[in-house]
Amino acid sequence: MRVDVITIFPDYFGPLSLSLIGKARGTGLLDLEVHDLRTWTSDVHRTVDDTPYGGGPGMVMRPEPWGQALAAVGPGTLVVPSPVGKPFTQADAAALASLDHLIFACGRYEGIDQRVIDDAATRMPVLEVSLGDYVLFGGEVAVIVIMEAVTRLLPGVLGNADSLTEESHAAGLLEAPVYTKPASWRELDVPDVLRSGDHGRIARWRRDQALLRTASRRPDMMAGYPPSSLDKADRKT
Ligand code: 6GU
Repeated sequence: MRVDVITIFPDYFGPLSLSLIGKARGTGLLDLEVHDLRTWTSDVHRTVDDTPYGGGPGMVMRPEPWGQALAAVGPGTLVVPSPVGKPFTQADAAALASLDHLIFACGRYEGIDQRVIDDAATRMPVLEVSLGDYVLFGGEVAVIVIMEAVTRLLPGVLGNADSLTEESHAAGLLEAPVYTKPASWRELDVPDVLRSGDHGRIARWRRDQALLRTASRRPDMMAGYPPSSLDKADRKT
């Protein structure tokens, strides 16, 4: 997969050289380049922002550098992290992981001139996404989050592909709690069932825990969970 990130803070993306994303870059599964938006400015001050039409606080990112930047790296699927985007989900991560070329546009200040997004949309798919109902300084950290969610779904990035099918959100439920050795720690014991060796009982216990956890922590997810996915044993939970 090819990924271009356009930002005025390339230094934010140091972490994308670490851990499994760094490894995916090393093995060629991920070809990621981070570009400084100011490359595409032409004034001596390399200005990327200006005051908003209609007034109001803060500054808006000017369209010209963005237009040139997107022409230089595109076309691809343009992802614009923004607090006014649609909520980013595991399904979005899976959809993005199936694409050949992603372009991330990192906005700062009060955002990017809307015409940049409208103009890009005439040439390529555009996805404006939000990570949640809070406001960040800019899209940079959001891009790191989205890149983690996407990269780990690329074939060959995770050693154990089972961890993708078993995990929280893949199945529409939160996962059960997990434990490792020692069996007793600070007078807290690992649930006996997990040490029983009875794989049927263990699967049942995990399913119960997933249902109870999801119902108590994420009633919104539980409400959207298809009743047809609940069997008779689930209903007892
Ligand atoms: Cl994706 N970007 C920014 N700038 N702020 C956010 C966000 C994204 N998601 C929540 N707040």
